[in-house]
Amino acid sequence: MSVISDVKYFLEKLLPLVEEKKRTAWLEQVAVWRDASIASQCPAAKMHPRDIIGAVCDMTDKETIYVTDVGQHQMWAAQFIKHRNTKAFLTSGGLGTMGFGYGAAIGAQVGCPDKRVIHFTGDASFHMNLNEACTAVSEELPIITVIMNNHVLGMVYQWQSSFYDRRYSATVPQRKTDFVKLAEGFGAKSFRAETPEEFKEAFAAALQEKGPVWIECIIDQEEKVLPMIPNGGTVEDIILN
Ligand SMILES: Cc1ncc(C[n+]2csc(CCOP(=O)(O)OP(=O)(O)O)c2C)c(N)n1
Ligand SMILES: [Mg+2]
Repeated sequence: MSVISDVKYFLEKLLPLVEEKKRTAWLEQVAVWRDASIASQCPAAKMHPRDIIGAVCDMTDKETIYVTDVGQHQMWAAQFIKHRNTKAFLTSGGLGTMGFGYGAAIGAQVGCPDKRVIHFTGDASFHMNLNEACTAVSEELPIITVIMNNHVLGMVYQWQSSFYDRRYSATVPQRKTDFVKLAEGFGAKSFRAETPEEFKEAFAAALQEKGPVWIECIIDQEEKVLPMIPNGGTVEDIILN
């Protein structure tokens, strides 16, 4: 049987008929599995994206708007942001366009001048539109850009690692960009962090700034987004580590 209806009308009719079940025990068990799975991903790394995103969420309030670019950092943001509000996560989910982030962050900050805007980006995505720093500086937009610098086009690099026998093509660009100097050239404030402690210190300082700030976070090139289902696969094919 199929039902054709306006979804809003249909859900309004349906919801009163459904009995709410809290499923507390099950959700607690899922949380245990999730924590164990996350912990197993990052035993050796100096700074895992989870540490960065966790610190950002702990140090910002529920009105904060989080914006991403496209790549692994986007997936980590989706996994680890502690979402506390609606309409507070701007991400290029469908077309996945690298370079989306800074323009979207500027739009969010202009549209919501009283809210904090945090822009999570990757080294490669940020290269695509970082010239927009001119606008952010001129307009004194206090956007904090968190650059997760793994020195690779990480999302594609991960695929080439996992499914193409580590035959890397166009994913290791050997760039030597100094994001801290570049930010200074634009007239923006900037920091570099290699440990969770350094990141927290930099982020606390960034929150005091009136204009845009970049924080370059050095993360491991081999960090993976997990769990992951291969293209065309099902949950049966899930990759956990
Ligand atoms: C304009 C554009 N070109 C290419 C791609 C394909 N692509 C998706 S993610 C990605 C790598 C992104 O690298 P980076 O911004 O450093 O993020 P990371 O995955 O390393 O976190 C690429 C090339 C894309 N989505 N958009
Ligand atoms: Mg990268």
